[in-house]
Amino acid sequence: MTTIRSVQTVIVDVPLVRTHKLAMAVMQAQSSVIVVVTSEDGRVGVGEATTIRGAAYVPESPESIKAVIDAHIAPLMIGQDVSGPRAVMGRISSAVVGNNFAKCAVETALWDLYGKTLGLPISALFGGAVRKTLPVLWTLASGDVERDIEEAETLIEARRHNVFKVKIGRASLAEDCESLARLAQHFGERARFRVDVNQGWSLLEAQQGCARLADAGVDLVEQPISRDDISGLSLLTQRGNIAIMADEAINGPVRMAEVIQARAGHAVSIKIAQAGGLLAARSMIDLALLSNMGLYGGTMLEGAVGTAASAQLFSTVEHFAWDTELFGPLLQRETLAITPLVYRDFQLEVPQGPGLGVGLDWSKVKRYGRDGQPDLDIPADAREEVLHAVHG
Ligand code: MUC
Ligand code: MG
Repeated sequence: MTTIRSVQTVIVDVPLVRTHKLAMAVMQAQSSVIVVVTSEDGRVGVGEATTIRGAAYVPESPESIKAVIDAHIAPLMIGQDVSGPRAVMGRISSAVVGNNFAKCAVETALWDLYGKTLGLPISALFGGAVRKTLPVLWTLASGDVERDIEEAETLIEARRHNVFKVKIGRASLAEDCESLARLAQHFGERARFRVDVNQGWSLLEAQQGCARLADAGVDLVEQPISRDDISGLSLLTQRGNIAIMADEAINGPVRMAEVIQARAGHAVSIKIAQAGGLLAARSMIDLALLSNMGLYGGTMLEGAVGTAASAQLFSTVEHFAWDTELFGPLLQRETLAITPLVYRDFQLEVPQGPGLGVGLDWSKVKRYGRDGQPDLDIPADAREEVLHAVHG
């Protein structure tokens, strides 16, 4: 098999379809680090890392991810065998501590390249797909309940989503609970609602908020309190009036084991970026399944590449008790993929084809690329993918 010739990174900034408000950040655009790994025989594998508004969500940011890959990860990859993603990741892990998002982006590119070399989708390299589609919810985060109602009505009508996660924790507890009651009352049986507090509450607020949201008909509360308060999450879980889900608390398999041991949630959000890559995410999925934890397929609001990577892995899992939220590309005003991912009948279709099953349109990558970055060097054969996709 062939070896790795180059590893390139570029940051792209893509505007969102509307302002996205979370407890800790307001987003107008999404920044992705696109990683391009090229083999000696001229194939490319791509990966993606996103955060939420710079370093507001995790210690990494697009700028730190790019710098760590360029300076510390890429040199460890050059000359390594394309057929050994696990071996290459082991090499990287023994030299680079943490930096899970950066590791996930390069691991995604390695799987894409290996899959394309074998002519197989990434799901085949993880035991094979057991499903062709994944249920996908939409996140309401405009900060205005009347606007949220309008947005949800349109999405239900289009049969794109009928389960909604509402971002709360910016307004007062009373206002947030009133908004959720209004949403639940307006839609009745036509939609289901859950909330993501993104650590915005104290333990006392969470105890009061969970009870009120359960009464309003909300089915789950995601990460109500600080990521470090495992015993607090455990306490809320024991009360049992509403499902509790850990998200920011599980930044890899070790924290996952701690959360399981403390029963600090009924459900866990699996994000390939937070896990530190697909291999780590798969081990977290197995831990969760063995421990009777409900699975939720999470996102870091990635574009087409990161979303396809998650979809490839999640397609090897039989049951997501709490659905997935792989809607990231739909939040962006334009997709960088040659062919957009397909969302239909409340599901995402898992992309077919070798590797990720999606290719990037390099002219769009250039258009949205941040100023001052050198052009990517993409082999002519890989550029042809765009021409085939566009002209058949
Ligand atoms: C998070 O905390 O879950 C997922 C959806 C969204 O709107 O934000 C992300 C991060
Ligand atoms: Mg969350």
